[in-house]
Amino acid sequence: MIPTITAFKSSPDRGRGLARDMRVRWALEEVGQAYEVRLLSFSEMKEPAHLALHPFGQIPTYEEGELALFESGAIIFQIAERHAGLLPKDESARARAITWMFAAISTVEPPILDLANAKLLERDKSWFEQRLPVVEERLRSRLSELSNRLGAAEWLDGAFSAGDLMMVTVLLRAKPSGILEEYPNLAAYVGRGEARPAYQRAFAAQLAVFMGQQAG
Ligand code: GTB
Repeated sequence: MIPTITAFKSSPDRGRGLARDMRVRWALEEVGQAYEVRLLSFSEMKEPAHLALHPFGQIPTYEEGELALFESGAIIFQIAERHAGLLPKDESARARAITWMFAAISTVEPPILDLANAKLLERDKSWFEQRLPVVEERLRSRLSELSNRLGAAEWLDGAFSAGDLMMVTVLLRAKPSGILEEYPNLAAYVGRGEARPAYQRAFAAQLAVFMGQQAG
């Protein structure tokens, strides 16, 4: 059965692959699973039909037959469980890869989002200039820890896994700040993820949506 995912009809990132459908598309491409995409406007995301799928009225969602999921982490876990290629067969290695998935979304993503949100939503606040360095330092501290752990390794724990897929997509959101580049091994790690053929196909697919919107 071909799954259907949801994505922005008109992504605010202008096709830079920063919205969270990108990680789901990438996972599907890695395992060679074809998929369909239902594009939603911001108002459609808040309508009852979509709220029945996603309680917070967001993208992405994932539908496959009777199964409907939300939360990119849960969706990627489902894809990785159902198909070979994103989680190691060895039980302990598999558990560690899943640990990295959680680490990406619950430990590394929050300070990255804090900085992105501060710049997007708090610029006009009187305390913005004072808070910004604090938020930036918190992100540096987290990235520095991750950089130390990655060291000279290609991926976080042996072969490429869903843990790397999640971590790379999370780190990509830090790229516009310029802070990612302060950690050359992390920047190179992200570059290795972006160079994967499956990533390239996923990126092209989401960019085509944006370009289509522009032309239309
Ligand atoms: N925890 C959820 C998950 O991982 O699936 C978070 C889902 C989420 O934040 N979805 C966002 C959304 O639907 C899109 S990806 N927002 C609309 C809403 O909440 O009303 C977040 C995103 C948005 C924009 C950019 N950008 O412009 O660069 C990047 C990422």
